[in-house]
This record gives sequence, C-alpha cells and structure tokens, in this order.
Amino acid sequence: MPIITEARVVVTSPGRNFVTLKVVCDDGTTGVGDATLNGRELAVASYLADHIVPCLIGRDAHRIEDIWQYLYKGAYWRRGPVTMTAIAAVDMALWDIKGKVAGLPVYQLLGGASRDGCMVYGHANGATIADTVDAALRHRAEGYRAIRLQCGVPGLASTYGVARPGEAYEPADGTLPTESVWSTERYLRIVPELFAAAREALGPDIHLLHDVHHRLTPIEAARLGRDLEPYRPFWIEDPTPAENQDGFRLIRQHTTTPIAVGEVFNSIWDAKALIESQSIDYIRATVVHAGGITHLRRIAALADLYQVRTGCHGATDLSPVAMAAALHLGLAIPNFGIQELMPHLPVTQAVFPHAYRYADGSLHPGDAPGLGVDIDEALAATHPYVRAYLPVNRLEDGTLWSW
Ligand code: GCO
Ligand code: MG
Repeated sequence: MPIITEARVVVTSPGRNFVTLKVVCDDGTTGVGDATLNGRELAVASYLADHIVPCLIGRDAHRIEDIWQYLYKGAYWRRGPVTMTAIAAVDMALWDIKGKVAGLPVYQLLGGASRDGCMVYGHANGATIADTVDAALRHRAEGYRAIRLQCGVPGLASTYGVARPGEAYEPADGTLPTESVWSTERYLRIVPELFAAAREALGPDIHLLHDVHHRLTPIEAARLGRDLEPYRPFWIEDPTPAENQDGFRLIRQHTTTPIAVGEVFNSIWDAKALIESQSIDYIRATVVHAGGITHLRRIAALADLYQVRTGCHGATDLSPVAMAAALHLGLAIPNFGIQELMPHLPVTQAVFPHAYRYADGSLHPGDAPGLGVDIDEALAATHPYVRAYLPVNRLEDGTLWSW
C-alpha cells in the first residue's frame, strides 16, 4: 500500500491563479488535486498546508473514503467552500494515485465508460447580438454541439460573460473588485432577441444555453424561461440565487425551460431539496468545490434517482486537474448531461500537461493511468501568485446586487 510521505501546495499564476496539491507516496507515486477557489485562493492554500497536510503524512493513500470522512467529520466545522475545496484536492490526488498504482485511468475504477465521450458546451460571447451569433457560428464550425450565448446589454458598460475587446473572458479581472452596473429590465429585453437570432442562424440541431448568473428574482426568471421557450434552450443557468430554494419551485410552475444550478454549491446538502423536489434539471456542482470525486459521485447518484443530470462547471478558474477529474467521473456515471468547456490559455496548459482531448464537440479523459494530468512545478514557479478578485454588481441607483 502506498504511504503518503509528503504533500506540497503549489500556488501559481500562469495566466490566472491556481492552487494545486501534489501528494507523494513512499513508492514514488504522486497524485494531483485542484484546490482553486477563485478570488479566495490563499485561504484554501493555508487550509491545506497548515491544517490538512500534517494529518496526511503516514496514511495509506488507498483509503480514499476513510480519508474523506476523516477530513470532513474530523474538522468538526463541516461544509463551506474553503473546507470542501481543500478536501476535494486531497480526494482527487488520491484517486490519481490509486489509478496509477492500478495502471488504469480513473474512469475504469469508477465502473468504466458509459459513453464515448463527454459532450461539452463552448462559450459564444459578444458585445452585440450579431457578434455573439458570429461567435456561435465559429463554435459550430469547430464541432461544438452545444453553445452558451451571452451578449452585451444595450445601455450597460459591461456584462457578465462578455470579454473586453481583444481579450479572452476572465471573471477575476482586478487586483481589487471591479464594479459593474446591472439593469434587469434591459437584460430581459435583449436575451429573447439574442435567442431568436441565434436559433434563426444556427438552425434546430444545436443546443443553446444561457447563464443568468444569479441576477433575477424567481418571478423574473420565470418570465425569462417562458420568453425563451420558443427557442428551446438546453438550459438557463443560475436563474436566481439558490439560498431560497423555494424560488426554484416558483420558476418551475411557470416554464418548461430546463434549469441548471449549483456551481457555487459545495455539498450534497445544498442540492438535496432541489433535486428531490424536481425543481432542477441539471446539477452544476464540481469535483473541485464540492468535495472531490468521492462527494460529487454521491450527489450524482442522488440526482440520478430524479432524472437530474450533471452539467459541471468548467470555467477557466477550474484547473486542468479539475477538468480531468470531471471527465473521468462524467464518462463513467449513468446521468452525465453536459460539461462546460472554457479552454485554458496555452500558458496554463503548459503548466498542466494533460491527456484529455477534444474532438467533435466532446472531451475524453484519455487512457493514461490515474487522472492523466500533472503539474510542471518548475514552470509553475516562474508564474508567481497575483491577487485577483471577482467583480461586484450594482443596480443603476447604486444598490449592491448579485454578481
Ligand atoms: C460559468 C461561471 C463562471 C463563474 C466563475 C467564477 O458558468 O462558467 O458562472 O463564469 O462566474 O467561474 O469563478
Ligand atoms: Mg455560471
């Protein structure tokens, strides 16, 4: 059995910040886990280095479930994004090690492939409807079968999901939080127009998605869902903040547009009532923020009982390590739905060499033993941490709103 002798926390910023845990065993086997919590990176790095790593030394790396329970129940302070991201990093690294020792890709340990690949959705963003539709057409030419549409809102200087001219979209865009302005009225006018134009240009066979990013009240979200029905969206995402889960029942009563939620969830307890009440269609919790493969598998199993499928968050702030882990799980579980793909910059990919590959609108985790991803620590050391924050959002009268 591989005994853990060392665990290193690597903080690096190749294009953006990432926190990675590398676990080393006495037989020389290593495993990696993503520990990146956007805008709060160093909190997780400290949680790992100061509180978790000392408890790992000397443990049998094969006892994944026992170590998960030990870190979860042993902390006493259960759940929360910092704790669950730290546990997730350990969990991913241990699955990586188990796969390498077994000589098998992790998806084989999870029951084997249930499909040929994981369908992904790409991001078509633009300042205008025409720019967004052009971006969607380019994605279709690259083989994407599912495309998320976000466009600028006339009258607002900036909008979530839309990049500055000439730059790739990156949500953490300031060394202090930048401020953007929001108008629900203007937004609710433009999105149905965007979907009408996109459906017209792209035809019936492409899945179209949209991220509301928690900005509407339940009844406003219900109206958006209803207005989009003629264009048959694959989903609207995070239509309203999920603290008040009854809001999702209200949305459900008014529209057949499918609902996705959960990128900020960190535990099965965040998702349980939404799943059991059949208020949602896709659960977006991830391996990195929701306790690793071990815990996300449990969430997916509960969701499967209610025909809720996975649609894991996959923005650029989830490192290639999290993407690899998500793909192994996604390939294996019966109720995989879709995987978000926001490709990492080349400078990021160089620091995280990986075996997963894109073809024809899908990603496959590859067949390398373990997760099939690593961190080049020497290269990582050349990209020091840069403090970065997500923006905040205000209504036009200055009221702080959900971002
Ligand atoms: C998405 C997300 C991201 C998040 C970001 C926060 O659907 O991809 O909403 O854009 O805002 O990942 O860290
Ligand atoms: Mg989102």
